[in-house]
Parts: sequence; structure tokens; C-alpha cells
Amino acid sequence: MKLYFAPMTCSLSPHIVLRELGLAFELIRINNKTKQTADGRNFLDINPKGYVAALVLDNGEVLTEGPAIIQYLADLVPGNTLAPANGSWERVRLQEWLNFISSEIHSGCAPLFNADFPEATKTVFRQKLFKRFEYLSEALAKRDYLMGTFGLADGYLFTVLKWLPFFNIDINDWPVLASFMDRIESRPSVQAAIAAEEATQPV
Ligand SMILES: N[C@@H](CCC(=O)N[C@@H](CS)C(=O)NCC(=O)O)C(=O)O
Repeated sequence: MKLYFAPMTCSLSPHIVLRELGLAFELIRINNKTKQTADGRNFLDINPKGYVAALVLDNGEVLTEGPAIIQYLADLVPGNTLAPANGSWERVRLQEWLNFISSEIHSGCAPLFNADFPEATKTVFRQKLFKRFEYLSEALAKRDYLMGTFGLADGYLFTVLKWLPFFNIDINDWPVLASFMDRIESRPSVQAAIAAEEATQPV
């Protein structure tokens, strides 16, 4: 399998999952501006949507969309603890979290990266995000991980909350979330993924 990624973007989430599961994979960096890949291709030929992450399977199939990729990976390893069994009620709960992270936090952060938006507009998006952080704080005050034990949703949430310093948002304003971030960052898979991304050469 090949994971096309850009450092510290949402592709960190499937990268963490690959390492948690001990799956063999090749990590290929892309330049998200030029869409050139480190293996000499035009990324748009791999994912015409133009964004990471993209997982290329050994049979040539290309899978995109972070929540789909990480569930596919977890299902490759039966009995793993990252995702409840497909078809179970608990799996639906996981999908509820993944959708929340994708649509409310990941997409909620996107406008804050946009240099063309005026500060007043960004404040509206910030306030909406803060409401979501309150909700997450309440959930994580009751348990260390979103589904009780470490799993797919935690790696994804960690990935998107890691962007907050770019927006001058201090995670310490939500102490429960700050502890969550420390907990996830201490995992060997997470440290290895971050180090491996940092060690790649710019394209
Ligand atoms: N819906 C996609 C969104 C992926 C996405 O937002 N990727 C960003 C990085 S976090 C990206 O590569 N943006 C570059 C672009 O859109 O040109 C998913 O959930 O995987």
C-alpha cells in the first residue's frame, strides 16, 4: 500500500492508523501547492480531487476520504481494538464520531487556514468551533478516549486539533482537550508518524 500525504495535514490520521496496526506501507509525500509527488507523478492523476490523503492499494485501487480510509485499514486486521466490528451498534457510534470530527472540526478549521477571509469572518468560525470544543470536553471528561479505549476517532481528532496553534487558539483553554492531546501524542505510533513525516524531503 502507498499512503500519499502532506506533512501535518489530515493524512496524519491514516498514517497513525497504519502504524498502530503494524501494516506495511510506503509513505509518499506530495506538494499540496504544485500537486507533484515525491515519486514523480502528478497527484491529480492519483486523486482528481487534489487533496490528501490517498491510499493506493496493491491492486491499484485508490481510496480517498480520511474516515473511509481508516475504517478500511482497521477492517484489514480482524479483532483489532481500533474499531468495533463492522455491522455492530458500536461501529455506528464510531461513525457518528468520525462524521462529527470530519464535518464539525476538520471542515470547521478549514476557513481559518484561508488568508483571504477577514478576521471578523474567522471569528464567526472560531466561535462555532469553540462550541464543538465544549461538547468534546464534556465527552472526554467522562472517559480518556472517545470510544472508551484508543481508536480511529482519537487519532483523527488528535490530527485536526494539532492545527490549533496555526490559528492562535490555545488548547489549554480546554484543559480536558489539552490532556487528551498529551495522551495521544505519547503513543509510540503517533510519535513515529510525526517523526517519519518530518524526516521526508520537501517535493
Ligand atoms: N474530505 C477530505 C478532505 C481532505 C482535506 O481536507 N485535505 C487537505 C489537507 S487536511 C488538503 O490536502 N488540501 C489541499 C487542497 O484541497 O488542495 C477528507 O476527509 O479526506
